[in-house]
Amino acid sequence: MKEKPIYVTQPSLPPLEEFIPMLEKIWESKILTNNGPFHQQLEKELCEFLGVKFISLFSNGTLALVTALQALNISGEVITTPYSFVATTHSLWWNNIKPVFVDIDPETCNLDPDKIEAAITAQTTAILPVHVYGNPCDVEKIQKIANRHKIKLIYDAAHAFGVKLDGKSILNFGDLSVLSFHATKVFNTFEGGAIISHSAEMKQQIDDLKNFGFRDEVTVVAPGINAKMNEVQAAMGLLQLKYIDDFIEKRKLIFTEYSNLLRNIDGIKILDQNSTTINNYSYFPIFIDEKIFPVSRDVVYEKMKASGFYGRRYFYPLISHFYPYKDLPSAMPDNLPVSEIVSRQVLCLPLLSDLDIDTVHSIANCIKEI
Ligand code: T4K
Repeated sequence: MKEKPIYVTQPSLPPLEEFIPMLEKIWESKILTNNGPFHQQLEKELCEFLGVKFISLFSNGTLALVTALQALNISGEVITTPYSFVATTHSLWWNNIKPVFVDIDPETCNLDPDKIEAAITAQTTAILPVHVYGNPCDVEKIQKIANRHKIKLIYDAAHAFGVKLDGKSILNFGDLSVLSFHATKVFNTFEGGAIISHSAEMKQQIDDLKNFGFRDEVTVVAPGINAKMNEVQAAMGLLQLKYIDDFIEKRKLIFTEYSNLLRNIDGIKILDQNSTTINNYSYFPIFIDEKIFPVSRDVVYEKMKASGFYGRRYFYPLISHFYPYKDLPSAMPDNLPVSEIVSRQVLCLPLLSDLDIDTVHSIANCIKEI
């Protein structure tokens, strides 16, 4: 058993001494929130770093999702995946929208584009796919479906900070993309999130919505909410950006080491990396097939825990197993056979930028010994 537990992740933190002067600036100016100077600077720098035109910062990713749906006036039914963090579907529920679950592709864990059209009805107004583990969805195919049915496309890109497809930011696909900057993400602002939009008008509308609908001191243009990022979060984001390439590079080394150590083990599958994708190495999922591997995923999970390695079963249970979704017709297991299997097989191994290679070997050995 390790003296110190190794968790599935831990935030990458910039040097504290660089954060303190930023806090001093906040104390001096007494501007704590409401589109302050750090907030404005972070929006500008993130647009440059990510290669996107318009970004609106949020207090967290879930409120960004809720607001994205509001901004596009989404209602009725939305096609989405059961293989995600529960916030994806909760954002629909909070907008009084009925989620319609569609199964995933086992090779990517993302929504299977070939199964989407069969689930579209007269009430469908949008598709809400997730770039799970930062692996891009089949954006071309899904866009064609959205165009054909004249419905909107919103990507939950909570895992996809900095991910590129054919040299282009993955965040530029769809009508809107939503990021999470939660402590557990590759890029964090303690809590935080953002919406990427593609026009100044849409950004303005989103910015109105996250600030009670206020356009100016005396004008309310929409029944907005309060979902603003504050100055401490934005300062953290600016500092994170200075170090993000280094953090991702370190993750890449760990990811590559895991891949080398765990490839070619009977009963363990790892996801293929697409050569046209620039990844952010946010998660390292393995899939344990208990029909081939000597024990089940849960036995491996418990054995790792007993050794001090706290992997996580992202995403188990499926969202479709949770209240209030479990009785929906689309939540029935026979509608989601691939998701059901994958969620019983998945185990995300610890992946944090500070993980040393010896520990990576110990974790791999812990699995191999079985
Ligand atoms: N869409 C998707 C696809 C998402 O994955 C998420 C969030 C969202 C939307 C919503 O975005 P946000 O509203 O969160 O911005 C975690 C995160 O809380 C959640 O943000 C994330 N997805 C999800 C995949 O993972 P838990 O319940 O597993 O987190 P927790 O607290 O157990 O943390 C995991 C490990 O991380 C801990 O064992 C230790 C470490 N940790 C965690 C925190 C919070 C730290 O070292 N420091 C910390 O401050 O959900």
